[in-house]
Amino acid sequence: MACKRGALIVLEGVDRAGKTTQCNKLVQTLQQSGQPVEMMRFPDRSTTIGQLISSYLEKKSDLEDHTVHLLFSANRWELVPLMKKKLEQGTTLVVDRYAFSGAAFTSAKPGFCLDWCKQPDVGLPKPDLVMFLQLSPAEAALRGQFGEERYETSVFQKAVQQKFEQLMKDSSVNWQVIDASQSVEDVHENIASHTHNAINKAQNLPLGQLWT
Ligand code: Z5A
Ligand code: MG
Repeated sequence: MACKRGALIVLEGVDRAGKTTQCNKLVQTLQQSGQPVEMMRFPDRSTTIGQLISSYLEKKSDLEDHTVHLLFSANRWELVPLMKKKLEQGTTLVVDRYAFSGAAFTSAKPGFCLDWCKQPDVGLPKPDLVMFLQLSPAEAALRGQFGEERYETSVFQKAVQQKFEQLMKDSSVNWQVIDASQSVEDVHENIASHTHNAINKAQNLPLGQLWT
């Protein structure tokens, strides 16, 4: 019998919502339960394209806005063969940011529409579950100041949050909004429970294509 495929699980959310903290915890819990699992994050700053993006985010270089948008997308596409292989082999992937960050961040810039921003990512492997870690700006502020990277300002983050809200209206994607203001442990329990359900469902379903 062919092996059951892994699930594609994505965590999204605003700055300091706890995405990276929760991805790490989720991977640890799944590993402990014997589930084959790996973590990925976008941007993946380790590739040649990822290094261009990293230098842009760190404000060491400037890139034209359409250009950097396409680079973020290319950084996902270059990992697609590996992602598909892992999923087919039965490994669940826990992914820290994905195409939704891509569309939300660029469309929050002046002169960009959400529809244009989604196009380069149409056809990517479709997540079986996207959990949006919801946190108010006031609660995020309690977790420390903004960092030094590009996009880390309250005005821009507010615009990004509105774009995420628009993206979440799309019922073709399996969104779950998670209250990220709770303790790390409580948020984790909520995320783990949704993830177990998604892994069970995904086993018997073909991998979909995003936004098609
Ligand atoms: N970007 C883009 O423009 N286009 C794209 O296609 C993609 C991304 C994929 C880099 O992202 C930037 O790229 C990002 C979007 C853009 N720009 N911004 N903003 P990144 O993922 O590298 O960013 P980051 O540095 O990892 O920050 P983050 O993701 O915003 O943070 P987080 O991962 O959500 O939070 P965290 O690091 O897990 O936690 C933040 C702090 O809060 C930390 O001190 C934790 O200990 C604390 N924490 C976490 N959970 C809790 C709870 N529950 N209670 C209290 N404290 C907590
Ligand atoms: Mg993070």
